[in-house]
Amino acid sequence: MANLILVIGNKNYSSWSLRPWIFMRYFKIPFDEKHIALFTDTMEPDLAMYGSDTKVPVLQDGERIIWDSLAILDYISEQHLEGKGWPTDINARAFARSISAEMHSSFFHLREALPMNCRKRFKNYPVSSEAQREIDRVKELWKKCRNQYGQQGKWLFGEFSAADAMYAPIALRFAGYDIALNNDEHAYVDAIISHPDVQEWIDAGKVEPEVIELDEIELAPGVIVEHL
Ligand SMILES: N[C@@H](CCC(=O)N[C@@H](CS)C(=O)NCC(=O)O)C(=O)O
Repeated sequence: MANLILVIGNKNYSSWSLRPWIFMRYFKIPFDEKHIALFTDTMEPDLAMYGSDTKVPVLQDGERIIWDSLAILDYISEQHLEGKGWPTDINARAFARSISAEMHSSFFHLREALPMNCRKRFKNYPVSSEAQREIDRVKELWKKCRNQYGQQGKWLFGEFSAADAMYAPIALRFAGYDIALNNDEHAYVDAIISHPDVQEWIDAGKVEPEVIELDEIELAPGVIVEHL
């Protein structure tokens, strides 16, 4: 059994869980997973011991409990990666922290209108002007990262960092809802989605039996759904 236990929700839906999971997988930090079936009768008792206000993800490191995705990324970077989970250069690191905090605190319309769903791909999905504004903001941030700091590799800051973990579920959403992308945006979304660990997460999500109605979108006329 590994020292670290990552408590996560349903892989099909839980975008916050994906963030620390892909981060730890990418950096090959060994951990065990504990699965919580979100929005079921067992969720509250199963999460009660962590004091996370019945939310996932939670990281257990021995006696220590860390909850909330961004806090977990910070903790892992500090305790298990000697700070290398963030870009080394201070300008890049400041930018990476800013866009990660923005991901954590913002993009409500995008998150609500385009819930992560590994099992389905939508075409002709209508996007509200509010959600489109947030999609455009994400694209603008990605462009700045790639142009200013990302030349040495395929990730936002060249090397994979906590910022990529924070935006990984957005890449899945852009692909899942067939959001129009230019070549650079496409390349970044592909880099995330084709990563073998992300593929493993998606495959696990697809075969989960649970359906969370709250996270299933209502289909407007003309929307085409592909079941993956
Ligand atoms: N700010 C938290 C958000 C966590 C969160 O909302 N997680 C969802 C699953 S993706 C959850 O646990 N929902 C259960 C609930 O709201 O009771 C983070 O970054 O970890």
